[in-house]
Amino acid sequence: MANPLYDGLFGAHAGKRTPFLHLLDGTTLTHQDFLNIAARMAHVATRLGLKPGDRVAAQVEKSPEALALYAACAQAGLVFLPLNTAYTVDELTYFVENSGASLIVCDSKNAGELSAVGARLNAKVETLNHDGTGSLMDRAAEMPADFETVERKGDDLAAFLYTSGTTGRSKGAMLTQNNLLSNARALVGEWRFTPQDVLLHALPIFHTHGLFVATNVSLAAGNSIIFMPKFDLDEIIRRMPHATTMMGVPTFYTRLLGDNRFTRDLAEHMRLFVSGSAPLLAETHVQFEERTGHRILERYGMTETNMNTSNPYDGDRRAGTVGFPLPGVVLRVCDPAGTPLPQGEIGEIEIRGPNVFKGYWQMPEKTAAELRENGFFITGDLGRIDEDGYVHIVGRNKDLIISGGYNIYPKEIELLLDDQPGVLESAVIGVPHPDFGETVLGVIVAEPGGTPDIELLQAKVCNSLARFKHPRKLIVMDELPRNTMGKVQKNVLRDQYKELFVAA
Ligand code: MLC
Ligand code: AMP
Repeated sequence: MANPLYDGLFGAHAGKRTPFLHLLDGTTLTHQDFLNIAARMAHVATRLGLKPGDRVAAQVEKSPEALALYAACAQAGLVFLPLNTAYTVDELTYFVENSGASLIVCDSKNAGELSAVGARLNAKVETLNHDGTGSLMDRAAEMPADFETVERKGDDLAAFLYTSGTTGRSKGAMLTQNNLLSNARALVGEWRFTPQDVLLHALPIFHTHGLFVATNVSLAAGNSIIFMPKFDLDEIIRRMPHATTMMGVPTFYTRLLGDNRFTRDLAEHMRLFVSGSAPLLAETHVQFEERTGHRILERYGMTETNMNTSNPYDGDRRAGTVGFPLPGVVLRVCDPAGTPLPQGEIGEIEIRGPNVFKGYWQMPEKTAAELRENGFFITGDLGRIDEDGYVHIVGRNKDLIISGGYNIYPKEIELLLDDQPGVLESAVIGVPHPDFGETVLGVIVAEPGGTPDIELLQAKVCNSLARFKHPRKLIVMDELPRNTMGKVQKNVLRDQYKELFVAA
């Protein structure tokens, strides 16, 4: 039966004993081994009563089994909802409740708390640990290794990825089978992936970059992956001579450059380094080329659209630009009303194409505010197109911090801080950080006569929000700078504290 995503990415490898995942323990999983695990998991899900279109929320460490769960969802027609392992139970509860997930897959260490959440929200809970153990795999072991693929259409939902918003409430971006498949195929062509490639995969698999870009591209091309649980500089250096390509956030590249074992010889076997998810500094691009002879290929994407643009594989990869729109993708630079601006002017980037998501789950108003009727998605990024057609991202029209490739929406942290005793108001900003590019700084104004207890505030943040969102510092000020309209001038704060972490 037809299921474009499963057939295109996974089923295409049925029966192949070709290497898929090279693991750090020296073993290799073939494409067929991987499909067998996925098929067994698909049986487990259907026997638990899940029906096509049901959501599966997964907060699990990176492992071959965690990746197979994505394949299982595709095969059984379920909507895969991967979640950052750093999220707290508070954060997870929102995602499960909002998505109406029927199944939660989590690490055994969180099973107690999440079982309570599951019981309240009518979701089943299975466990899957970093080493592939857990109740999901126990059940899977009893199941047949083949599963009749559930029929799906290209426009059916394949995944939800939650993305925070400027209002502080996360939205579930609904991605269809075609969104994912079309983008993977476009990237295989643009980046010349072939079955002979070996991808160094050190990204997490709960966001667009590690899951849909790195993994889907490899599946679409049929290449193998050196599958690393996380970014570990020593392991990257050890494995690089066996790889041909790597994808990473800018922090990967600055960390590599900070290590003198990373040399031209080490990178000799590589044909391509791709960077994205956050701006790559032009100086990193230049240093990288000086050190290795390779020009990093920078591309631009987002959760709602997968990848939009890429620097050319052949041709000039220009530092500080994100290249050209991918085949099939239309990119325009507009004024707030959606009128395209003359070439060279700065405006908001809008995107249309087969990659653009279907909308935010059960949020028609937010969908309508960001997705125009003519199909253009308003990205919130500010950019311009130069005379050679290269797209430059020059800023953001959305209040967003990107730390080490993770997105942090200040509003979510401000709402929490504002709610605490002794706090009148707060402003959360991103300031330059040598490792993460940007990091989070919180500025607090005390209530009249009150003194906020900084330790208590930090503790509250710790309990409620993922570690990467925590302000690295909380500063108390008498008042926040405001413009004549009374709006907080975050740019003034950013300027004031721009050297707080850089100088350290
Ligand atoms: C980890 N920490 C972070 C952090 N990552 N803090 C802020 N920002 C981050 N990105 C915390 C850790 O919990 C730890 O807390 C401390 O910071 C130092 O940790 P570390 O050991 O140095 O971090 P590490 O585990 O090495 O992780 C850093 C990293 C990782 C950069 C390798 O964050 C990463 O893999 N980032 C990739 C994110 C990604 O895939 N983004 C793509 C989104 S998709 P403590 O308690 O010890 O101080 C997207 C669309 C697109 O944006 O275009 O691709
Ligand atoms: P996310 O919502 O996590 O998918 O993050 C998407 C955002 O990351 C985009 O809207 C951009 O602001 C940013 N981004 C992704 N790639 C790049 C890039 N190459 N340069 C600058 N910003 C980027």
